[in-house]
Amino acid sequence: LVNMVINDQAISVPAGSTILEAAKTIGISIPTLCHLDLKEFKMVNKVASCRVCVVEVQGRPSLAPACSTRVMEGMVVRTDTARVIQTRRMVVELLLSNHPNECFTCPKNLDCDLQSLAQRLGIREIEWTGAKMNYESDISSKAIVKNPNKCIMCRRCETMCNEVQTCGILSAVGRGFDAFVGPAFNIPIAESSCTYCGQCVAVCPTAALTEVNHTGKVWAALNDPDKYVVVQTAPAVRVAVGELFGMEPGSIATGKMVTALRRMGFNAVFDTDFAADLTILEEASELVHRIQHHGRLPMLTSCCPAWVKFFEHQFPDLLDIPSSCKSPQIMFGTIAKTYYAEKLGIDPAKMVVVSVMPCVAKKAEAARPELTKEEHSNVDLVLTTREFGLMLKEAGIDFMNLPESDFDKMMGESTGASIIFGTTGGVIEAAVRTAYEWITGEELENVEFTAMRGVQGIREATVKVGDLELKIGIAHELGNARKLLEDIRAGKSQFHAIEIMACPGGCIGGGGQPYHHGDIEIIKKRQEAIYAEDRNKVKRKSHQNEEVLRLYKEYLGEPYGEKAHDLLHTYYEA
Ligand code: HC0
Ligand code: SF4
Repeated sequence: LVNMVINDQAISVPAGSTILEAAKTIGISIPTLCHLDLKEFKMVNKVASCRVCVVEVQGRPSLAPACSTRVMEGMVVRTDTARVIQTRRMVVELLLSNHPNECFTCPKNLDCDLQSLAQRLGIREIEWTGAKMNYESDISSKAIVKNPNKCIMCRRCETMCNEVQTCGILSAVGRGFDAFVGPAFNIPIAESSCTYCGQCVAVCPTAALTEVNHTGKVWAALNDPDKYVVVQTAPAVRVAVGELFGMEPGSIATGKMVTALRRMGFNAVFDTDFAADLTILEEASELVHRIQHHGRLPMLTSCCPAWVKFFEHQFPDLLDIPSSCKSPQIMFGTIAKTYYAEKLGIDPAKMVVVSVMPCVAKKAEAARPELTKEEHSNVDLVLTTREFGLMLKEAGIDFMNLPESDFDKMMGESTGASIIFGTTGGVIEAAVRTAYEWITGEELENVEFTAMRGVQGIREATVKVGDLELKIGIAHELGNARKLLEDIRAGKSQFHAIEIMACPGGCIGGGGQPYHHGDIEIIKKRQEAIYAEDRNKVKRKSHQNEEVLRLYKEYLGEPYGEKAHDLLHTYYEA
């Protein structure tokens, strides 16, 4: 421990702490802007570029950034002198002097770190006026919009993209006053190797990086009497959407969410979880097939669209290892516009399939050419959890006081196995629950594979399946995925199957979720909620889903059979 004094209070804190962390232990919150620190996920941005967190350290002539200055024995710090306050204010005023004055119409209005900092520092006028950056927004991609004029060079997005995701898309472009963060040479995002994981969006303090907005198109579809509008909700949405309405992180809001969607006017409210169970029937079949017929191993899960883009760009020599299964989102759209449309006698051309997803990349996935080449696109519009919350507020729907209700029948049933898709490790745990019974012909009693759970970046588990020691690998965040991929490329991988999710914690930490503002406890609480939902279910294995079984019986035939291949599987391209 190190003894020091902050604002006249003597404290002892662990050696190696920063002044920022030390101050926090005695209830002093030093404002920050560029700082980002989710230690357990190794998400750390410590460039100390914004200088908002400066403090006075006795004996040092210049102010020190609290986020990157380590405590020392006997250090005496003041966080509240006139000089400190004045400097912080000046730093923020300078940022604002080159920032568009458009808070009213900004997508981050009331959710912007710069805006709240200006409020917190009591800024009432900006001394400096003059020229501002004046770039066009980059609207080239189907998922992410970049507005360089709102970039404050905090570099958080760069840390996420280059260090956590190892995608290397983002860096400083231009110099001085005109500088912003973007793809090298300022090429359009769509022409870069961006995976659309959205982790840059998730940490951007302003609206320099945001998702492509689909809310207007969804309202238009809902108001079009000629359209039949169907909605599906991803597993991770129900454990996070409540946060947008003041619920505690980790609250489960499934029933209210369903009622809210019905009140918005959707003709049918369905569950992506139904399609996740369907995915498991296909993916577990594929895994068993590959194991029993000496197919390519390990098999990699293919439901995370950012992960799919990542291996297409970065590992084009390994395109035969991922499962050929479409993601649950896309399987849902396919089945809605075929089986469901036929059953109801609806012209699929008049059907609009909307998804509510924790994910930004799902917008780009829905627009992939090979997934839309059928006569009708499978999924037409994708809302993030945040966009969904905004639409409810727009519609004046009092989420907290809504009664609960159930999903519609035919594509609304789900098992516990599909719910855990929403967190890292869940997809492969669900696949093992089914593959175990198919391979051994025995009932699996304990369905909880705890070794596959947690928030560690890379995890391993071995499951005894009859005579087979089934070896499972799990990674979340693309930097961790890269390590497992490099092992495969080098012929060193021992796994039969590997699950990969691009975002920290899996979908629960997705780029479209309510901002977690760097608080890892929020992601952990969402994860606990996912496992609680699983435990609440009587049926916890995908092959017990009656509606999925009926779909095979009435329409698809055998899992992994010809029609299933035709409708539910895809291919990858470098
Ligand atoms: Fe996910 Fe999914 S689990 S990617 O993370 O597989 O977005 O929540 O909807 O499609 O089910 C996201 C979450 C999904 C899909 C499912 C998968
Ligand atoms: Fe990088 Fe992901 Fe952002 Fe693309 S979406 S720029 S890959 S962090």
